Amino acid sequence: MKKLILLFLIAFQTATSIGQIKKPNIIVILSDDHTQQAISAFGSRLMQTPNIDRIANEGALFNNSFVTNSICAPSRAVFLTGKYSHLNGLRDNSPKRNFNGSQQQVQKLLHEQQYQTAWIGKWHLQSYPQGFDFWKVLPEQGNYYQPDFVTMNHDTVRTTGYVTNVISDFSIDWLNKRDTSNPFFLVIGEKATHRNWMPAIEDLGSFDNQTFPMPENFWDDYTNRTAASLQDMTVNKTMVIKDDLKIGADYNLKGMFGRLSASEKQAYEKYYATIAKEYAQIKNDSIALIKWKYQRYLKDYLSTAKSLDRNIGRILNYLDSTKLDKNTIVIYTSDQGFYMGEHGWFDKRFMYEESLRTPLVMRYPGMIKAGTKINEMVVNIDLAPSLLGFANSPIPTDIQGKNFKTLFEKKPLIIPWRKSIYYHYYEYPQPHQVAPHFGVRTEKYKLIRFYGPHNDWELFDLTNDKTEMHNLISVKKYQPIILQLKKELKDLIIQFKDTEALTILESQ
Ligand code: SGN
Ligand code: CA
Repeated sequence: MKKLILLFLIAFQTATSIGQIKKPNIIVILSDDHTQQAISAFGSRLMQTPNIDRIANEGALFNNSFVTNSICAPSRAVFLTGKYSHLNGLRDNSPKRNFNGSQQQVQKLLHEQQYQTAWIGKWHLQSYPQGFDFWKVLPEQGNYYQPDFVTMNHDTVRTTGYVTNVISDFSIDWLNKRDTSNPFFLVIGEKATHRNWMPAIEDLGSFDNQTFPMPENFWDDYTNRTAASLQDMTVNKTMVIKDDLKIGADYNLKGMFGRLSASEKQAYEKYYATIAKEYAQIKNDSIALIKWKYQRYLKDYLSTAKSLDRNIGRILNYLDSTKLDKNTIVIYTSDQGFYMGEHGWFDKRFMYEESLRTPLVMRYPGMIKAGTKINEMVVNIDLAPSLLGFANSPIPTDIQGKNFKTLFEKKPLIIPWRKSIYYHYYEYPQPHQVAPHFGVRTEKYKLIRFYGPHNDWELFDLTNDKTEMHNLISVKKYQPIILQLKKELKDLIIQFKDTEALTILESQ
């Protein structure tokens, strides 16, 4: 018997050493506009997210996880390709965009390794998904209630239910029906927590007993920051009373409120009638109104996030009950971060921390020790090569990201990890008037170059100015640092082959 066990162990070890171990299944839950400030694993002061925290506690939390271009469709294209927007071709969300699905993408590369691949939920890339064995996606932004889905034969089918629940139902259904002889790669594309933050009926009013602290830079006056002063994304001016805050919403419209069923409509009308009374009381007091809007924004956003976290729990429970938990990598991330009132804002786009960062947690029992913290700077271009790395699959050399699997391996890295990250945002002027910009972030500093409507630079000392309020670009003491950062920026631009940015940089 002992001999038999020994023989088995030797055989297992040999298989492992030549890379023939069972490939892990991979689930990526990719939400929309869900930010670190709203996740308890990232130290949120706003709400508890037990299921996202569970992934982090049983696996790893990335303390420094960023995006290359803080906006939806471009972020998804970066995730699929592992390449910057200027190379994958999708720079912004504009209606003319058309992601070229015939290019190399992570699902195609995993498919070559016998993975079954699927994308379910929000997609937002306009062209139909390519390279997935199965897909069922929301058209454009999708709807929270009774959402339409585009199916593989290009039909649009209306579904009954709340979008976050429906996406989990479809995902679990696909998992149940999959071919169990091969590993799978499933992306669950969540609509939550995108604007206009429509909570599930059961979550309406979840945060009504809480008053949220306002961020210390909520009343930012944008001194010395032209781009920040010209945006249109403030809680004060941009947020729409009717659609965002749901006061006097038109339930007869064919739009988002028109999709509520009769009983859902009743629940919404009842709940927001009480809120409308609050509004009536303070609407003529300008400061009280701004503070009230901020509270209402957070209450709706966080209530929407509650369903998101609960549905992540459903997926984790499914993996437990089917014994898939051990050999399935679960990643939770968002397409970018979001402002929870910092600088007075909602939305994203700017290279400031709240939207440059994105949540990233990952579980892979056996390989990743529970409670691991990764402090190195990772970027969403790293997801595709890392998934390939975890799947023990070849990583094409034209992929621009790095395989962060190496960060979990104890041995010293052969090639040192990156010391800086490169960012490039394009979409202007609609819908939020954020000037295009590119820049570099190191552990200590951030240098941003705005272009388009105005050309200017911003420098932030991230150690001494965590809320990025003081643009130091003209401060004498920082000039040597600025020179170094400009060199670093140019090196990154050349390394990532961003010829448009290089032209702008050299034309000043
Ligand atoms: C919509 C939103 C914007 C949001 C973009 C992009 N307006 O246009 O506030 O910035 O989507 O979001 S809304 O009134 O229609 O909600 S993204 O997540 O797709 O990039
Ligand atoms: Ca988004």
